[in-house]
Amino acid sequence: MCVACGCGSDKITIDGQQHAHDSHGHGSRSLQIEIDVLAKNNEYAKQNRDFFTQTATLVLNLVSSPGSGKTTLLTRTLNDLKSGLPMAVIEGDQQTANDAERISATGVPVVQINTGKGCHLDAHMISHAMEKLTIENNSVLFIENVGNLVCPAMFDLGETHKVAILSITEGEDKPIKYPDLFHAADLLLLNKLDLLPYLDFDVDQCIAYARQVNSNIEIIQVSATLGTGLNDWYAWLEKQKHKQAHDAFECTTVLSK
Ligand SMILES: Nc1nc2c(ncn2[C@@H]2O[C@H](COP(=O)(O)OP(=O)(O)O)[C@@H](O)[C@H]2O)c(=O)[nH]1
Ligand SMILES: [Mg+2]
Ligand SMILES: [Zn+2]
Ligand SMILES: [Zn+2]
Repeated sequence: MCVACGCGSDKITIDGQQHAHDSHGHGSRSLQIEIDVLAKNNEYAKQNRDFFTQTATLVLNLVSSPGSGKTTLLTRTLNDLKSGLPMAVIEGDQQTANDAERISATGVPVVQINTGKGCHLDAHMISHAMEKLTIENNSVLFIENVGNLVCPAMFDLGETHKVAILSITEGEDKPIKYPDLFHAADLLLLNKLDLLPYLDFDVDQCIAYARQVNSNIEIIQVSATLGTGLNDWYAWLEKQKHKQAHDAFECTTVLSK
């Protein structure tokens, strides 16, 4: 059950295989309270994060409403960077492997998670998806979350950063209407800037709203289809990659002492 919206998540499949095992307690304890769900999630998230830190994997959890351009942005990013950077993708959707197929066409390894009725990915699903994904050390792992501005904000997957994507067709007030996500994200990609001439969208106001809920959020304006602004996004990625490699070095130094 989702603690944010109370929906059920019954039929989870990972690369088409049903996720079912009794061994580590996903029974139907219907009275599981919110705190248990999040505490359990945080345990898995910590295990994921430890693994990602040790392997110097930069993990970006992409969160947005459906249709804001996550997959378009991802496929373009993969095609632009794949020659110089090992990358992998975990795709989350309620149904279909459509996005995993779009990602697969780039040649980058991908695992699809279908959450059934579930409205977000959780850390446990990510740990199972990682069993199916062989990634090199020093990779970038992109996680495309289920399209939803609400529930994914509450679930730590063990990622290095949450990245919010907001397309300008959604209206400039979304950061204050859905503050949890914009508060949890370290970067906001404002997408579909090419459509600005056709819309009544106030970019400055949107940025002001985003900073109102998160004064530290970085904001990059892009068009995933035209490629505008993507160099700034790649520079941000490069900077985070560098930091993650540095943290991994510190981590292994501490462990070896
Ligand atoms: N005009 C325009 N359309 C875009 C842009 N990015 C994505 N789209 C379109 O928006 C729709 C949804 O994109 P998709 O990547 O599937 O969104 P997702 O649901 O967030 O993964 C598709 O028709 C894309 O072609 C953009 O920068 N500009
Ligand atoms: Mg998508
Ligand atoms: Zn929900
Ligand atoms: Zn499991």
